Amino acid sequence: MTVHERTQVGIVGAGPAGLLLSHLLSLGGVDSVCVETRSRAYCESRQRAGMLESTTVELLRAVGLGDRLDAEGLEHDGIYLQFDGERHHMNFRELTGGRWITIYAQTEIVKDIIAARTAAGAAPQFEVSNTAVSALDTARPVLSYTDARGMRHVVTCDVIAGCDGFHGITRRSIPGGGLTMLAERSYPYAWLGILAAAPPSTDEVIYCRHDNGFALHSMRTPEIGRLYLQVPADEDISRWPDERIWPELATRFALPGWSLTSGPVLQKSITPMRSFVAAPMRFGNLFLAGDAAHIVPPTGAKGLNLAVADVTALATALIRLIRDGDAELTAAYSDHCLERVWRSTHLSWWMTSMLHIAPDQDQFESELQLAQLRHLVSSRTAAASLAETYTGYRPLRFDPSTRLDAARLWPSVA
Ligand code: RFL
Ligand code: PHB
Repeated sequence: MTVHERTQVGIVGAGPAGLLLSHLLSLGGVDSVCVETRSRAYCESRQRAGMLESTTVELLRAVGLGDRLDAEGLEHDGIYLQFDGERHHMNFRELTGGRWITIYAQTEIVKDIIAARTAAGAAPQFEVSNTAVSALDTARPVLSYTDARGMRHVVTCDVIAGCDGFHGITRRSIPGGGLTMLAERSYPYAWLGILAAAPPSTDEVIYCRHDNGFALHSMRTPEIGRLYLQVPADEDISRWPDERIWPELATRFALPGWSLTSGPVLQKSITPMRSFVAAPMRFGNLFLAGDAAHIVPPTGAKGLNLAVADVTALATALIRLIRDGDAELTAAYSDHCLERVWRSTHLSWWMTSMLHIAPDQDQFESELQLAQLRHLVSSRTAAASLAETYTGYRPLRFDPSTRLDAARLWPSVA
């Protein structure tokens, strides 16, 4: 059986981008339907990002999603950079005049927004199948899907938001020529990530360059550590039993007088590393946001923060379009987002290249990496530049009630 429905914004994907978009649209009085292939439990437990820019934290607080984040998030002043047997603290709060970073897992943000949408009587539709989008270049694009009970839905929309991640269907539904740029870089290594019942051995996240490869020590709570190791791009996870992971982490992070606390590994996975940008982030009345439009390697922690920035801009633009009949911001959406996307793409490419050891790396490249790291820890100007982009490029603004013109809201594109 097929049911025909109507909504203002059809949202494909209930990751951070799709969920936050549906929440922001509702604050501006715009209806949406959000569909997701996975189960709620899966979405709420998928281990991914953890590091939030202060701009992201301020946005989440401003839109009513800050309670648990403020109670449970771990606020940090900066990071450590480790190389050549030295560990240096980079105090971002001091370098930026007050900006910081917060560790609060993506799983928790996802839970908070699902709870808010459920309380508002607008929970996402989980476990859908055969999602499709059509009539994208018309004024009535269509989202269709089969729900968990087998009912087919055909939803006529004003606009569709593709928030379905890198492997989703929305970007691939854009006809040939609709995307004028597909820029991509893959890296010859991957990250093996573990979640461990081991209290963090550090007060701030450590980014470490070691001749054996990169390592990152992050955390989730005062009891749970999150750690990553550079491994070969096509690595088989079975080659990394826990008894091999902990000694290798201890070797890479080793410093006199410091030791790494190990503990049971709760979860383990390997993530390939890639940069990818598709543009424009719009085709007709389909708007792409988050990983559906761009991905970055996790060094620099930009992916989730970019997804939040995209949908903050998209929500403002769609509220203007749908509620006020004003298309100025939707016209500027792609250019506005891409400026931040490329800034973050550069940061994550640069940090990745500076901290990882390529399989064919020679002494020339190693010395360049070390020279760059020494410059960062000894030049206040260089450190401030890293701090500025790491903690959040420009403040995020979401205010559906004002009618600021584009020139004041998004100065770079107006
Ligand atoms: P998501 O999270 O991939 O969500 C997309 C959702 O769409 C669903 N979907 C569909 N639904 C309906 N129909 C279809 N046909 C569908 N196809 C797909 C999917 O099931 C999914 O639920 O994308 P979104 O919302 O754009 O969010 C992006 C972030 O998840 C991602 O950028 C970050 O996790 C990246 N990232 C990090 N970002 C940070 O800002 N800080 C970090 O510290 C950080 N660490 C990381 C990371 C990503 C990692 N991995 C595993 C890729 C660490 C790691 C290891
Ligand atoms: C994390 O806590 O998962 C994390 C932190 C910093 C990164 C990437 C991931 O660059």
